[in-house]
Amino acid sequence: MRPIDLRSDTVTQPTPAMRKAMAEAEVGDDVYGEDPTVNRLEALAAEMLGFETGLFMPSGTMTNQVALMLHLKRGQEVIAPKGAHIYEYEPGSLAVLSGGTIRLVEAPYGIPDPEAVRAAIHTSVHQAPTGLIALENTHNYAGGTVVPLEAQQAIQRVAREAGLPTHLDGARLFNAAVALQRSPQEVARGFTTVSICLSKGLGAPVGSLLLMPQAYRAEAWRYRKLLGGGMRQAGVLAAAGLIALQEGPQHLKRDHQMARALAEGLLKLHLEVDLQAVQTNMVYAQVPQAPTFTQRLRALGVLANPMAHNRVRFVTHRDLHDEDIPLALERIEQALQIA
Ligand code: TLP
Repeated sequence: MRPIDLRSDTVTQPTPAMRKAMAEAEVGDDVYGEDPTVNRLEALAAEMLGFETGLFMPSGTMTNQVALMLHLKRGQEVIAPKGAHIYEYEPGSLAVLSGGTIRLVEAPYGIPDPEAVRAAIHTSVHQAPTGLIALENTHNYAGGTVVPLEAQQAIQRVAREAGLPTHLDGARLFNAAVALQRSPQEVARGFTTVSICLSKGLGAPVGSLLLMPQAYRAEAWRYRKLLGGGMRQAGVLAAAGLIALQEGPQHLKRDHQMARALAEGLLKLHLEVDLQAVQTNMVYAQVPQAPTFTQRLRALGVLANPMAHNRVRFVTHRDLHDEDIPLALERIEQALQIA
């Protein structure tokens, strides 16, 4: 039985074209800035997203953490939407690497109220001073939900008025762009720094980029080295990344349609799903004892992640076959019958 892997879009395998490009990549030592393929990838990403420069790193966690290191002084606070990846899934990295703290604001569907963000800004000597305002688009924990551009702009305005920089965790920025029918550049616009991932729905095996003003690059480079992220002949990875950036986004619409079909099927099985949150390639269902349920599902050939004790996440991606969603729904129905 072929398992249907809905744990994440990170499970996507490099395509044959990516593997060929990797094998043939022109490479150099990237720690000397001499890898032509990495340099091309960084230039293309910067151009596509409207930034002066981009820096290639092994993971989205590292690009986010380097951004936090750039923006925060020790003891400063970042304001972020509840459920933010930088808080939930980057294991204490903020505290260890930047010596910072975090203030989470309520964010239904990943969208904080700009006035709540304004109210969360600290200036008093009794409180950790705010150093950064962060957003996530799409917002993973809220359901892969899209933050509308007007909401981003309203929060950017609050930051500007307070003299604060902004960072966007755009691990799935291209999903947001597809859902909004706007260009990736429009989604990235107005942030001081943006991180994007090539290794999720876009299909590259490894790789993320931090987009930023040129003035930040030398320090970002130093932090990447400090974290052990100087990767030498990284062109073999960047070669796959170039294909992901150029050809990956066109597959995302199908991913989103599959998620919709899955969500509607789960509702028919009487699982609790907030259809309004199903906007891109994720579906969260409320299930009691989620870890036990996902174990049962695994035995039936469907892999999914329990994201809380009562919440299961299903993620669609380009490696799924057309028949996989109906097949997964059949297997989920069986798992529910055993329960
Ligand atoms: N998220 C992973 C898990 O860590 C939850 C996933 O399967 O979704 N920002 C966002 C919004 C992310 O969802 C992720 C990955 C990252 C950053 C980190 O990327 P990597 O895994 O490359 O460090």
